[in-house]
Amino acid sequence: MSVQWFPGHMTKAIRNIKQMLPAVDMVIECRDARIVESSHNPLIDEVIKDKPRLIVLTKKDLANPLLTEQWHKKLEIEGAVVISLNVLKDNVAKKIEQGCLLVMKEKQEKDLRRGIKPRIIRAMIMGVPNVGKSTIINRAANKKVNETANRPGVTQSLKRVKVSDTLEIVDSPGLLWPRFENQEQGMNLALCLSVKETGFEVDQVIAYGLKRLSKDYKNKIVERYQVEDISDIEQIKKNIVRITGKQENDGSMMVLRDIQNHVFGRFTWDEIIDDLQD
Ligand SMILES: Nc1nc2c(ncn2[C@@H]2O[C@H](COP(=O)(O)OP(=O)(O)OP(=O)(O)O)[C@@H](O)[C@H]2O)c(=O)[nH]1
Ligand SMILES: [Mg+2]
Repeated sequence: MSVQWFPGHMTKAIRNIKQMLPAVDMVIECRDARIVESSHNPLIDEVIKDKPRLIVLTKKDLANPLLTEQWHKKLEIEGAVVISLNVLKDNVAKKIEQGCLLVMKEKQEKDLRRGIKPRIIRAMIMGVPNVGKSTIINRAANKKVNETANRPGVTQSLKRVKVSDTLEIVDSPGLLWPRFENQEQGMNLALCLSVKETGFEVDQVIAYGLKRLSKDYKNKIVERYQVEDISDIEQIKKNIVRITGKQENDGSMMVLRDIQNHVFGRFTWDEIIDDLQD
């Protein structure tokens, strides 16, 4: 079974976004630093076309710092304006405003030459579900204007927020697309909590997740689940129920949450093809 989640509110959101886009100057495209490629939504490219764009890599505190640096550099080499953020800790207001000003610099300078004073920048924030869009707006505005939670599909409609005298941001619902490129992409999105559990086979996703994590965290996994063979998912599920004394399903959800909540440590799911070093 492949990973899939494309609820009705997303179809509606795409329609509304298309309607509102002509009224904004630029797009803030959020991608998860742990899955820079897997959270690159082709539907967003298709919808925003050549609107100026700032790419924000979120949740950098959960990703491998070296890989985040490499992804960041790769995107810049491709010509993008990029910032990487720990949205919960960094000075989001300053960084987002600086990024947007940089993206709009050329247009504002052109306007100035024609005697037009810079107006407030109108941006729309977009990205896959749960990537941190609404949190960015709350942090930039320094108040809780949007509902946020660690599950996908929280924001369901567009909402315009003035975050400062320079910048206004439209929040939008997280978007996925009808068919992922491959199974791994879907599973990476599932492990970063961008897909609802009803959209995938939990056992398949945790087996994949533990196998990938074993590259960096084999000992920790063996210790937590008290197993020798980390591919023995049935045993792992039984053990986690016994060890914690709790029961959610047959233990599969607890293992899924372990991975999604990074109990083993930081991890970047999208590897980078190393073409930067030559
Ligand atoms: N560790 C960490 N957590 C973050 C970061 N940014 C956001 N979060 C958390 O991620 C979760 C999702 O944040 P939201 O702002 O609701 O995400 P969203 O993109 O608006 O999600 P939808 O509205 O469902 O599309 C929340 O629990 C945030 O606290 C970050 O940089 N680091
Ligand atoms: Mg939201």
